[in-house]
Amino acid sequence: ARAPIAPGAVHIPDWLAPERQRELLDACREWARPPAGLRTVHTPGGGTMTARQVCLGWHWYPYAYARTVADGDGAPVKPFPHWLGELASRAVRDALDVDASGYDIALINFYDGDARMGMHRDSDEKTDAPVVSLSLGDTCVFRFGNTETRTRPYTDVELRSGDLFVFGGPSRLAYHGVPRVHPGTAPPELGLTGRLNITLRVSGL
Ligand code: MD3
Ligand code: FE
Repeated sequence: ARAPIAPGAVHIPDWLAPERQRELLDACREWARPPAGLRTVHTPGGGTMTARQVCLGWHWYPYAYARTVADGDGAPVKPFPHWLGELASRAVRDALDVDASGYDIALINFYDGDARMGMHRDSDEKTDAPVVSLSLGDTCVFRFGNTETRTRPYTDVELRSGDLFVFGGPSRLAYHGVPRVHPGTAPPELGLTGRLNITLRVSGL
């Protein structure tokens, strides 16, 4: 069932079947390994993100994205696999009924029980192609705000393992964040402690 949250923002619970969740989790675990694996991200304001991150296709190299190098160990950024682009196109079609191609970068965030993500906008990409978000593991509270301020009005939505969220149109530039994760709520058969979020994007580079 498609649930529009705001213009261009569509939530499809249970979009990924359990076997597909399992395959995606296995892939994420591979990508998380060094070289160019999981790392802690520092923000321009001097903060440290509590969710750790892996990038495919480009990398946050303070303080801009680049295709060249991972700042931790200097290793090349891992490539963005073709099948992930196909998955993104299918997600956009299912959510918004539009054709989309050119997906070339992924950001994968790993949350433990205490991790959060503050309200922010994603404005580094040079295109307005919809962002595709896939959740695995623990349920979280996802806060979808407005394009003007980090504060109210916003809508809180629970994102569960297997859920798809697509952000296109005016929603692409809305403030959003993850105020909390509910530990221990992952499907037991998945074998994941914590939460994983995969975002698929068009870089425009
Ligand atoms: C709305 N990730 O990676 S997913 C991010 O759960 C990010 O890890 C969160 O915010 C997470 O930038 C939220 C939902 C999401 C992702 C990208 C968006 C919402 C978005 C881009 C534009 C608007
Ligand atoms: Fe974001």
